[in-house]
Amino acid sequence: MMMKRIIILALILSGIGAFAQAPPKPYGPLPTKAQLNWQETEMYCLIHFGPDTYTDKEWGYGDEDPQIVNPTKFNAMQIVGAAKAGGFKGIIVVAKHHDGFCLWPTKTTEHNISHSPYKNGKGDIVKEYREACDKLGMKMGVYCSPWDRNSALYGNPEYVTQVYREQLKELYSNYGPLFIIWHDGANGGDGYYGGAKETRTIDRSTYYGWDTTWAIARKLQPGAVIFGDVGPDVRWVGHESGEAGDPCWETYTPHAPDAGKIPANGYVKSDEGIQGQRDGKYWIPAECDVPLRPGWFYHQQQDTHLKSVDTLLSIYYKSVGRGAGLDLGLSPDRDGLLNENDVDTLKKFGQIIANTFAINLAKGATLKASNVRGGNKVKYGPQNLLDNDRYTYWATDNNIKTPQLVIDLHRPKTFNVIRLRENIKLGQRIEGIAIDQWRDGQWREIATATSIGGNRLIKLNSYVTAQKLRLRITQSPVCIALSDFGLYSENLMESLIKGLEGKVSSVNAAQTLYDTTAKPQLISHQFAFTEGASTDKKGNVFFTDQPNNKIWEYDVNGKLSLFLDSAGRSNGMYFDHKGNLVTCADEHDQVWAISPKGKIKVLLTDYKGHLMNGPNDIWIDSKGGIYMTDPYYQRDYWARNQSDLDGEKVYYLPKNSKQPIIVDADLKKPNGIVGTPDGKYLYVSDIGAGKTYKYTINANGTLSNRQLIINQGSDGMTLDARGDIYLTGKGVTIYNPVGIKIGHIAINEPWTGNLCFGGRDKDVLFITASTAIYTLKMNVKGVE
Ligand code: FUL
Repeated sequence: MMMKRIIILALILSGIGAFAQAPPKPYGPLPTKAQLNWQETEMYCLIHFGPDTYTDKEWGYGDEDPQIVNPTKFNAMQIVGAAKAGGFKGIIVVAKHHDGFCLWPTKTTEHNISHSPYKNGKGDIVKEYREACDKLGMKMGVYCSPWDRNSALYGNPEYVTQVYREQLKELYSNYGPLFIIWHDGANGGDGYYGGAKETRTIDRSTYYGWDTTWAIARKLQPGAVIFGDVGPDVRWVGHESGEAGDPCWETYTPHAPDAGKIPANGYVKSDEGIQGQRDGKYWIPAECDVPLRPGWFYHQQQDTHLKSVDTLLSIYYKSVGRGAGLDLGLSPDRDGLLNENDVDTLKKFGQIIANTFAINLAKGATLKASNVRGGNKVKYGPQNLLDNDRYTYWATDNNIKTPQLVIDLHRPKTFNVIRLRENIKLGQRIEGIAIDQWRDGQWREIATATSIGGNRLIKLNSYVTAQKLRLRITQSPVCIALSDFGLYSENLMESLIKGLEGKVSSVNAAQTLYDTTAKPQLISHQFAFTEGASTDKKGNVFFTDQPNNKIWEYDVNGKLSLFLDSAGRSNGMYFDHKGNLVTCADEHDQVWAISPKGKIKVLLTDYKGHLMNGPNDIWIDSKGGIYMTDPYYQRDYWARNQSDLDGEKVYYLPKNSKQPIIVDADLKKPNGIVGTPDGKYLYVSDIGAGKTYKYTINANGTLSNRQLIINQGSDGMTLDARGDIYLTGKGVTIYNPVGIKIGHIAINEPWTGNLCFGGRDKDVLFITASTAIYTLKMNVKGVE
């Protein structure tokens, strides 16, 4: 009997230990449901469009005529779609900026979209964004500037009660659920103010009656967080460079610049937003707002001054990677569209982020924790770190504050990003961690971090390969509640190319393509200007010396010989499948086929009776059809001095046809051209615009789906067997198949005209460069 009781008691006790252990007590301030939703959103875009877009300003004065606002091609799907492709999960619409112009038909002021020509005064841009967000599964928020330089009432209490708050009510009532309500701190100063044209200052602490104003949001949009310098839900990080501090605490107590005053938006010690405070009274995590371009609004002269993909990645790791939010500014142009450069940058950034985090290399690892709360492995065990759920977690007993975890990956894995997350429903607990790698018989530290919170990404300076790791919690005031541990490889090449064009398995792209310490070899510089390189089936390379009107051969044995004199001033060349050298005979603006014996056949003489500008570069598809670019470069050996055509275009000459068809008429100066060996895609460089496009080739030879892929033009182009794209002009620049720059071969000549892969194994890059020709041995073959 006694024995039985003991057994039952033991069972009960172990039951309590193993299954009934209470969760850790929450520590410090805690996030609300809306704040948890915001934390999971991580990245969103702030979209500025309005009168400033047309006046080329950043801050409109408030006297702008609504008639100037006419985005005839406005397409919310294009804008929100580009944000989504960038990996952003929501947008914030700047519904009204400081100039007071409302993008929705508000009842509160005449100064709104209904008085613009847009959709004959029937437009509602906020609504169009809402619909696009709904279609694309994106969240939406609004920013309605408190400062209004148009309103005659600004500065009086009536502005707040009759205008501003009414505007907020309209926005909160008519545009569906919002995830964030955004406020800035720019408040008061000079402006139009209904014609008064004066400076109006307000008491930033009290004028907007923030408690009453926020209460409207709480009532009408309970799911939204409120953002501002002082929160109350999400704080401004204090500057616009896109970086949070390190550490960056989720907790924060806003302070007014002057002692004894109440802080408010535009009236706060903004430097404190960078790190927050470990002992901050409120849960108010940071948001980093930063525009993609130098300004928040569109300015044409900034079309080529976007942040690079690299800069965006660095911003990402310093904002989202420090537990903050990233709010990236986008600026549609006067047509109401994002410029293709912006779309392209967003897409590339999004691809890299998505690919980096697609695979957690720690998945499948064996985890051994020094302590598990109450021994309850199911509820509090470390395997919860790998389930990609932000709220399941590894917890320790109350008195265990610096536990350790050994992670056995079973085989060596290579990574350069480590991710940690706490279950923030229990507050921000951890203050310090370290990670070690087991190497040469001992633990060696590879990384440390301070604040963790909702998300912490540690980007290592170099890739680490390890089989066994150890996570040490080095500082925590209470027991821990860690929800995630991830190892990722920011393997740009591999992850991007996989699923796109096929097999590639390299990390350091340029190094695997060629010996980056080797210099291109000068073969000869006896020419006037070299161009048009193309390789025959055996690997012999043919190129032209255009001013001297000759075609030369550089054979597989390295012998240089004259192939043809009086060569029609040939420029771009390409071998057809029968072994004829098809050339752009610039002297007569024709296209010729030259047989191996030097017999010339004229393939093209004109476009609808007009002289071509001067076909410059060509590529031949498997059906024998010829794609060519036709830029106009005035030659001194021509009698004419102007173009006989109405533009510089790309043409396709079907086999056996005498008349080419126009396949792209919308380029400034098309030049380099090359297609993929499977005949699916064509690349064309617009050297006049400094851009390279990728097209889908249709069955009838026409092109569709033009996509800006590289922000650089080229004189001549080639492809390697991996699908990498080689551009000339200044040296040779190499881009991977999705248009990310992976290498540059410097060549000490003023210009590089064209290039191809030659040699017996088609692995020697042959480059025509001004008066010279060069070769470089590659580890990859060409495809021509
Ligand atoms: C600031 C404004 O003054 C800028 O014009 C911009 O809207 C930025 C996002 O917020 O406070």
